[in-house]
Amino acid sequence: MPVIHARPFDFTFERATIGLVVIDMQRDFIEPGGFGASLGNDVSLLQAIIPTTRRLIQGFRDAGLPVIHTRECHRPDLSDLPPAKRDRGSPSMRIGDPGPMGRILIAGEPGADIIPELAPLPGEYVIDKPGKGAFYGTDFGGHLQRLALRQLVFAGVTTEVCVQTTMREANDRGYDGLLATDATESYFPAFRDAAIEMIVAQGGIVGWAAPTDAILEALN
Ligand code: C5J
Repeated sequence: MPVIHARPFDFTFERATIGLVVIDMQRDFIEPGGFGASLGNDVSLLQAIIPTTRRLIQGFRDAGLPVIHTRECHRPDLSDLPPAKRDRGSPSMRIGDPGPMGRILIAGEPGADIIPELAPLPGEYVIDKPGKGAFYGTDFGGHLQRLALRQLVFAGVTTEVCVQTTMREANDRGYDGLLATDATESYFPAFRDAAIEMIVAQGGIVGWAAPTDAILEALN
């Protein structure tokens, strides 16, 4: 069986059951004027991983393996937005408010789109999720089952919020998850590093971690 040299130990997979999950590489998190910026974050930190994430996605496509994309966004009528999420903190704009890229984090608005550099290809699944994790309120689990996937490679933003939440949810459901360490980022680099350490600690209590080169080498 193919192996990715990873932490805390080698990640073994089958080509028939591995897929890539790219979390929330959306304009609202990565470009100025979106949700991330409205919370006071420096979005240029997230822009830095675009080339590596693109290379990782291309590697899965070239190998004929599935790529699944997620987007954190809400219905235009906000019926899937708990008041606790909308009202939290004191951002300059709240979810649903009009901004330079349309209404913040609303499905169908330009800001909710995946950035053009990483646009999904026709036929690739795109999961719209109202929560931080990809399983809550979505058919993500159904897609994984229909594709018969068992091992998931994760990339995207932000490491300690939506990426880690989804990895933990997947781990509880019996999937083996591996995080691409240079294709994930946080507005707080120390949180990225801490999340990676939390994932691999205690014998891989949440999963594995490896750089993109190590992942692509094993796919070839
Ligand atoms: C956040 C995400 N950070 N995609 N969302 O609110 O991580």
